Amino acid sequence: MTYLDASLVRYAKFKIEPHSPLIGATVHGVDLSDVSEEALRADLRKALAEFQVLFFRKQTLTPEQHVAIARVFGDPEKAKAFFPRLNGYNAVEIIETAPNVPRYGVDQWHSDISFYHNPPTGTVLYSRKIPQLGADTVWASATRAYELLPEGLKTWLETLEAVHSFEHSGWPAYFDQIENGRDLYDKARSEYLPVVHPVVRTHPVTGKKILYVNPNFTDRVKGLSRQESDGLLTLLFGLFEKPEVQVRLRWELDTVVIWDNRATVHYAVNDYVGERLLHRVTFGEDKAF
Ligand code: AKG
Repeated sequence: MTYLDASLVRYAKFKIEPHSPLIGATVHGVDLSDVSEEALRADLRKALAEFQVLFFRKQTLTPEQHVAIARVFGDPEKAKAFFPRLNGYNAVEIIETAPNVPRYGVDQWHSDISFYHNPPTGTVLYSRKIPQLGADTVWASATRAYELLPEGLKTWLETLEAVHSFEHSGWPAYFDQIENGRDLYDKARSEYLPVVHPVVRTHPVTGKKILYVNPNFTDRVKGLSRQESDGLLTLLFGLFEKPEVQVRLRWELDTVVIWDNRATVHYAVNDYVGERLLHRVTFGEDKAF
C-alpha cells in the first residue's frame, strides 16, 4: 500500500486538506461558481485523480454553474436514466427524500450506473437540503481495496469478468412503491440489459488497478457456479467495509462533492429523519471496457 505523504501535497490554485493517507480531501480557497481558468481546471483534474473524492464547503451555484463544474471533467450525461430532472436542466438529477417519498439507492455500496456499457466517469453532487443529523455519505477506494488483496488472488481476478445488472439492484422494490412504478421499472429493465465488465480494471489516468465490482449492481462472476460466485463476491465486497479505504462526509448545506466513479464506490447512510435534497450531475463516458 502506498500512503500519502501530506507534506508533499501542493496545488497552485487551492489548498488541499487530505482526510486520510488513502482517500478523500477537502479543497479550500476555491469558488466553484467560476471554473473557467485553465490552471484551476487542470488542478481540479489532478486533485480528483490523486484523492478520488473532493469536498468543497459553502459553495453558491446556479444549475448552469453546477453543470459547468462537471464539464471540467467530461460531458454531462443527458437524460438517459430515469431519475427526475431539475426543471429545464436535462443534466441535473434530483435526489430527494421527503417523509412520503421512498428512499432508493441507500445503504448499498455502488458506483454510479455500472449497469451501463459506458458508465459515467464521475459525479458532482450539490447539497440543497440536509437533515439536522445523519444522512452522511461514505466513499471507499476501489484501487486501495484492490491493493489489500493477496498477489495470487489478484492474478486470478484479472482473468475474470462479472455481470452488472439494473435488475439485480434493490430498485425494483422502490419502483413498486411509486406512482407508475411498474411501467417505469419495465421500461428501465428493457432498456438496461445486463452488461459484462472485467473484475479488475486499470485506471486510464493514474494507471492504478481497480477492483471493479459493487454489491448493488454486480450480479455474478462469469464462469463460476452461483455458489462460487456469491462466495467470491462476498469476499471482494467485504474489502470496501475496511475503514482504512473509506472517507465519510458529514453534509452541510451548500457542500459540493466530486468523485471519480471509476476508482470508488459510495454508500448513502440511511439513518435520518426529515428531508434531504441533493442535485446530481454525472459526467463522462467510461470507454475503457
Ligand atoms: C448516488 O448519487 O448514487 C448516491 O448514492 C448519492 C449519495 C447520497 O445520496 O448520499
